[in-house]
Amino acid sequence: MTNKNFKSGFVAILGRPNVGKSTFMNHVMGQKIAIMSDKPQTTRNKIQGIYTTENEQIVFIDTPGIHKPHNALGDFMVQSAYSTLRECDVVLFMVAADEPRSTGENMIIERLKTAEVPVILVVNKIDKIHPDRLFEIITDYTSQMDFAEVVPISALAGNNTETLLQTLSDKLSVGPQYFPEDQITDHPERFLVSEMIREKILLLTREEVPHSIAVITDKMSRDEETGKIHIMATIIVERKSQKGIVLGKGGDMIRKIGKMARRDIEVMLGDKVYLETWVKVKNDWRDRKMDLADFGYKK
Ligand code: GDP
Ligand code: K
Ligand code: MG
Repeated sequence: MTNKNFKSGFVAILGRPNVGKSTFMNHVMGQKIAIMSDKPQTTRNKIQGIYTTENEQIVFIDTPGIHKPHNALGDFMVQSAYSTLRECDVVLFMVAADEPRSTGENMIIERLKTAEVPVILVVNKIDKIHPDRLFEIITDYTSQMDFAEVVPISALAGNNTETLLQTLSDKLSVGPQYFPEDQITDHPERFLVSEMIREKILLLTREEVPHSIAVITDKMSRDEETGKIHIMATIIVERKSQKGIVLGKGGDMIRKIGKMARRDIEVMLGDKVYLETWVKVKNDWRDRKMDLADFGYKK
């Protein structure tokens, strides 16, 4: 590296579930690294999106939405979100413009007041409100805490996200390039494959099913005969009835999930994929620490 002024830093994205944290990170990265959905608790692990240009490397840490946990998995998620406060140089506190400040936000604000790094308030989803309301929304938050900066954006439409990147850049100091320029995330491909399958289940199923599933990619290797990447994945559910829902009538649902996931995985890998899925029941796995660790939710 020849650039003496090269800047770098870790940026944590924190906020309530569903405010658009993963959408923002993916928008900046220009590809899907963290899965997204309209369901809370879509993101369960910290996921780094590594954004590298000639002059800087910003390592975004997308986090699970902070909420009141109801089980061991929820505990893991909230702790994992807050743990990024110790690992970052800047915090993006994201809120949604179309929803009023809630007790959830107030709880996070109390915690952020003790942060030792600059906290930037990001008001997302401005495409959903009338511009006249923006000032009022911002002052409602700034009356609660002193933010280093305030940036309104639409992560979905890409409005003002360049300004946010520039604001972030200005906050970073000269530092090393932590990761090679072609590395985009800290998670292995197998994790991303599992997540893309989970995203389709979130999209296609309802009620308790989305929260009750875990996906593990057991095998991923090139099939010499077909030339395709052969992937074997296990979908874990908590109840027999949920297995029925995921499989669907005559296997309709699992075929649909597989087809949609395969398309995403092929784009990510840039290769043809043969995807094989299995559905297994593991009662109440979200309450068992042992199972959580097995399914990739470990500290
Ligand atoms: P997260 O839980 O904070 O990571 O939120 P997601 O990124 O999963 O997004 C939650 C939902 O909000 C999804 O349905 C997104 O499409 C939607 N969303 C995210 N950003 C925006 C935005 O700027 N405008 C609008 N209208 N919707 C958004
Ligand atoms: K979500
Ligand atoms: Mg998310």
